[in-house]
Amino acid sequence: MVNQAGYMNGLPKTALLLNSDDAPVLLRHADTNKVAELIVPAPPRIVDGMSIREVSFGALRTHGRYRLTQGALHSPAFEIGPWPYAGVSNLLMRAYYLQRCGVAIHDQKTGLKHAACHLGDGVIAHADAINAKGAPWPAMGGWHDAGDYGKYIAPAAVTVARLLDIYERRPDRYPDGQLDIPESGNGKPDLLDEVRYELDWMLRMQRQDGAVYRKLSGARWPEEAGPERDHQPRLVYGISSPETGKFAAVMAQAARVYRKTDRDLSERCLMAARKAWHWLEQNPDMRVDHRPGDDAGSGGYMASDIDGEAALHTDRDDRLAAAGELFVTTGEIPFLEVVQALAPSSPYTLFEWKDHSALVLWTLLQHPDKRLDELRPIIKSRLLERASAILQRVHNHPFRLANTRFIWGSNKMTAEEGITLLHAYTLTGDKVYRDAAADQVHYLLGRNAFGISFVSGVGERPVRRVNHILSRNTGMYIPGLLVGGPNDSAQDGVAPKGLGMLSYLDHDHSYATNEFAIDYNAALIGLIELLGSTLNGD
Ligand code: 9MR
Ligand code: ZN
Repeated sequence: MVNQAGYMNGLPKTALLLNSDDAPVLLRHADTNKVAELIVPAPPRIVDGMSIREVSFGALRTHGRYRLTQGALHSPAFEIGPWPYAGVSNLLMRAYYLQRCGVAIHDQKTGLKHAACHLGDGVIAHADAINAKGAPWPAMGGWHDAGDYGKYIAPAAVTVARLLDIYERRPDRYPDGQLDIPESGNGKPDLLDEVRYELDWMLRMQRQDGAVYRKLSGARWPEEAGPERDHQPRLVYGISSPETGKFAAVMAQAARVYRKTDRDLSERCLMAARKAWHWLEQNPDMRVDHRPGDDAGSGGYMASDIDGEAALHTDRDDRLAAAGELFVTTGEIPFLEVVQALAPSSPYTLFEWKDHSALVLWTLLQHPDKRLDELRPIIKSRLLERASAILQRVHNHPFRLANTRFIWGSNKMTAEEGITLLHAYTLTGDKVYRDAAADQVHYLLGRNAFGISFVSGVGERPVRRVNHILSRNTGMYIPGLLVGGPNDSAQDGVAPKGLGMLSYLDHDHSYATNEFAIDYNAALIGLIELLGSTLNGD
């Protein structure tokens, strides 16, 4: 089992042998010349009934393509080089363009083609304090969330937040022209163009009084057809304080990031963030307008039988994120006061749609404002506490896994835990954190129990049957999609349940283990790009 994209020159390089103790041979891919015989350590480590042995070829630094063989068996080819992941993160980033809703897609690169979809988005699902049921609510555009065609604020917010954070840390990584999207050539970074497509949609989801509608989808799950043939009415579901908080955070962040390149958008985002914040102030208690039946054609993205995390029962994390981003963007005292009230008692958690707070804590930690001097050491020690627990897990797990909660979306959790490890490396300079973060990339790109790369189109043995209605109905194999991964509860009735890390199936109807979602890709892009920045010293 190898990372099928490859390994970085300066970092440890290991493959895993599954249920075998024969020494493998490292070959050069081009001419099958033998490079080295690897040493197999005894005894193996055991997990889920498998014996796992780690073989190392860390000394090898010659740039090139290689593979491992063992008798008649051979591993997928992999690269060794200074940075073998540029192509991977480009594919992952480009996937957002292919998820665009409300426009025709004629993509030369992949061949993906469909007419403009969901041009009627949307109408108000239920009467509320301001809008009547059935009233038109124009909210075209944005990205389809996942394998289905819904559009949801919670995952949109974490995705945009993660991508804008990458831009803030690595502004040169996705310059104009890099992604080959329709806006390429407009003189602005492609990352900002792509993210703007989602921001414009998010802005349309804000109600007149500042509150934000949670999601937009059909009342039933879409038929098996391309998006342009999904003609059922698309409904705009109730407002909530958690979504309004996440929205305010992202808009404040966008106001800062787009200030130089797109003044008008930046100002609109700041106004929207303030308006959302104002509504939150007027509505101090958590509130989610949700009715039975609202999730009959779309995901809930809220507390449920499936999603029981504590953070879903409070909007504190969202209010903290909103106040924190608004403070960093404006420097205004009222936001600081909320940060000072909430942050000292906020744990450093996993950044995901369930809990938006970790990113803002990291941002506050990096922000030079003197008024945060007392807060910074608190955040730092919480972050390092979490990182050391993660590190422990990595070292105890035969696959060097940072996340061993095998639930829906476990792969993106693995990537996000890896990001926390990288933050710990940035704070301490201790390389064990960076190496453990790289281990998460290795796991996701093939060094796992299945020996498959969980990103479509990456490596010789990638996931093949992503749960993705668009792929199924255009007959396309779309590259650059990270799938959810092992999920012990495998709620789809297709993948096997109860097997922990082995509860996964590369099957296009396994929506609980093999679906792609926009927030999954963002987590892995974040991990790869932040890992890259630690090597480049930028
Ligand atoms: O990624 C989401 C995961 O964290 C939740 O546990 C799961 C069930 O609520 O939903 C996942 O998101 C799905 C959404 O509900 C509907 N569209 C597809 C998403 C990816 O599977
Ligand atoms: Zn659409």
